[in-house]
Amino acid sequence: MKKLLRGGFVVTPRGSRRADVLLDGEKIAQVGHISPAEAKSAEVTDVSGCYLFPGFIDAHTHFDLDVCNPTTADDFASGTRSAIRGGTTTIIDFACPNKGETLAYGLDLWHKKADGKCSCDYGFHMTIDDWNEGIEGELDDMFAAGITSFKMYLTYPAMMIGDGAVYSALKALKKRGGIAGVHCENAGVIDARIAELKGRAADVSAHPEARPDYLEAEAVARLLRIAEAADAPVVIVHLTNREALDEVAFARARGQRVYVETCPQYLALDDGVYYDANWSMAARYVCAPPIRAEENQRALWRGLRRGEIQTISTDHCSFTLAQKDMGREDFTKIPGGLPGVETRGEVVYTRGVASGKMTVAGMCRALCENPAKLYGLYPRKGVIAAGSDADIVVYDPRASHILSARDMVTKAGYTPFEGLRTEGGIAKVYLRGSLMVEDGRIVGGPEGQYLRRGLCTL
Ligand code: DUC
Ligand code: ZN
Repeated sequence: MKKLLRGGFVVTPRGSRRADVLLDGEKIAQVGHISPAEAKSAEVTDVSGCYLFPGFIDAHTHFDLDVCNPTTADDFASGTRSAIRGGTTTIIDFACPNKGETLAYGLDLWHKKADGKCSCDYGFHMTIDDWNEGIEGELDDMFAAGITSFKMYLTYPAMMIGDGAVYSALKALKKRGGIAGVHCENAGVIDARIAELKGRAADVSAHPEARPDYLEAEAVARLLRIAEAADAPVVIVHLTNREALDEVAFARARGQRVYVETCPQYLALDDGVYYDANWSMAARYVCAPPIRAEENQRALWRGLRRGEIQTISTDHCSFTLAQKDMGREDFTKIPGGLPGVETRGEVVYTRGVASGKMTVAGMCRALCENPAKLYGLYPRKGVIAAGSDADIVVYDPRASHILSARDMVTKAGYTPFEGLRTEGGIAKVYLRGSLMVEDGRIVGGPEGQYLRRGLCTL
């Protein structure tokens, strides 16, 4: 039976308008005026007063990851349940072979971790943490498997590949129409600062002090010069600060194609979290790059408004507080990462839209349209239009609740946004026409499908 969502405001990248939405099976059949005859044969749901967003896309998750750190608390089953509850109908996770393993092995491993377990649709980026003829020779197979975006690191010895290899990899990807997201922090100077901070090993605030914003900006600048040499587009993932964004502006002024992602933790939290007298309260916020001084939030919101930042994803990488405890004596052993996939939509709406820093249209661009276009999913995903997948978030701006880990699905056992009173809330979530979430309860099963992605169209 068809489903009719009646009385809502459909959100687009240009604004919102009152429109009914007819779902037929997994697809959107019609948007706008639905004839009485059509309405009669459909199951009608009243969504009056609510915004209808395209299903949110989170292009940066780490589920079931055991590289560099202990295994994350969330696997693909709990991670995608957490995602769908937060309105995310598509995630793109990072397949991550170890150095010395093939890309094919990494892809197969990630399929084994994810297939049959996901409660939202999913795709993979491929991590390039080794660069040689063998890896380059595998790229065509990756594109054939629907992997069109890749990840490289300028930090973390287990993953980084060096500037020359980044240059060669960018050229090889460019030739095939692919794109790379890059983690930008200066590895060498950070290691030297960590050595200097040995005397403060039990002090969480040594973590942000070892990894200051300007060492992120330096890596962004260097990456962008490497990309200039390779004549290749790049994505700066999880950009945190004003100086790094300035480097992006310089590269764009030179004519380069640069995309920027930021995350809710950088938009809504400040580095005061690392100075809590309670060690565990501070340690739970350890992630890389770290959360920055408050003035950077203004630069990031402004960047979103001006279209200088294209996407807000989460970098969801969840560890329990017991896992964070591994670093009690040595801050470098605190596993880095935060849970966020369950709270992104409500945090961005609350701190962005309801606070006047962003419009609903801007939120639609950052969480829906732009990631869909950037990662080759548009218009199947990222838009409420006839023919697109019927992935819809029904957001009720009149609702409110207090975010608390007690009520959450993530296995992290905590949320960085504990105690935040939301403006509005997610009332329902549809995944390809199936109702998955209603009044905060997950009502659908693990029906998520693997997404073969095309090339960037942003
Ligand atoms: N940063 C983190 O804090 N965790 C996962 C990976 C990353 O880049
Ligand atoms: Zn990440």
